Amino acid sequence: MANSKFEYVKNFEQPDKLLPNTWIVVRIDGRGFTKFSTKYTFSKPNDIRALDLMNAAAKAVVTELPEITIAYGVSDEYSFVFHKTCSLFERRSSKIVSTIVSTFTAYYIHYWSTYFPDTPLSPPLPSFDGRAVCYPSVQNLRDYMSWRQADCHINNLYNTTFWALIQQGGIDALEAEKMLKGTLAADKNEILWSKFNINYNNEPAIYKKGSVVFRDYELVQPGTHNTAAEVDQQAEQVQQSKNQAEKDKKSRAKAQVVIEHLDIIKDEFWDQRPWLLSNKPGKGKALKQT
Ligand SMILES: Nc1nc2c(ncn2[C@@H]2O[C@H](COP(=O)(O)OP(=O)(O)OP(=O)(O)O)[C@@H](O)[C@H]2O)c(=O)[nH]1
Ligand SMILES: [Mg+2]
Repeated sequence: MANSKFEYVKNFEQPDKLLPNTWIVVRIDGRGFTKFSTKYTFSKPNDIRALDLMNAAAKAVVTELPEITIAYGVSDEYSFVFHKTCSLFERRSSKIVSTIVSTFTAYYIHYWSTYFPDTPLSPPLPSFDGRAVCYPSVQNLRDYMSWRQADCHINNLYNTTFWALIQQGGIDALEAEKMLKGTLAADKNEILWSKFNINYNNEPAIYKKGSVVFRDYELVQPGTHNTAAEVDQQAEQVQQSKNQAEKDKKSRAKAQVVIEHLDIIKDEFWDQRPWLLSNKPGKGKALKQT
């Protein structure tokens, strides 16, 4: 069959493959959420409905895409991590990013009325941008995740103090900003405690730590395995038997996707959950709640 004379345009398509054997992180971020949060009167500094909605959308994305091993969210952003052996869409960046962004946005709008039952959405509707970055080693990936959680902590401590000064201290935003300029974490903790009787440690974990979404299995006693080193040494995709791949797929589909607010900077989180880095489904607890 002769091709049509138009078909040459296909040659304009350029490859956009992400580097093989690297961890793919897709980070999405709410577009213009400063304005959006004012329009829907999100409470300051944290609106639990808005965070729960972000988490519900992220959980749906992780559930629909078993290639995602873990996701981390704070404020209007979410990072989705694909295992380094992932071959989804032949690792084409635009296909992976656009799938995450559209699936997340669709669920965000779908679940809106669950979390904001009295406030219907109106245009401009919420939307998200997205980008993919490849991290070559477990250490790079861990540092990326730590960076986002450290950012969450720094911003939340600042915002909690800033809004306490305004809402309870009765000063205006400019004065509050001046007062906090150059302060260290200890100073902010002290302001919260001495002026407002707030112990920052007792603030909800979802605000202090952000949210982690992953498939849950039985925790492993740390120290028995060095998953990170093993995974880093893996130079290319391990050839899995079709049978094993099917088994893993079933196990993943059965596993419960959970939303937690844990410390992901320390080793413990990763040591207890070797399946997050190894991509081998863990044991037990594979009871999916409906
Ligand atoms: N009040 C309130 N605002 C929030 C909350 N979560 C996110 N936001 C808002 O979302 C913004 C997120 O920051 P950015 O992503 O840097 O700002 P943006 O306006 O979304 O701008 P672009 O991402 O560049 O489009 C924050 O500055 C807040 O204004 C919340 O729980 N409560
Ligand atoms: Mg934003």
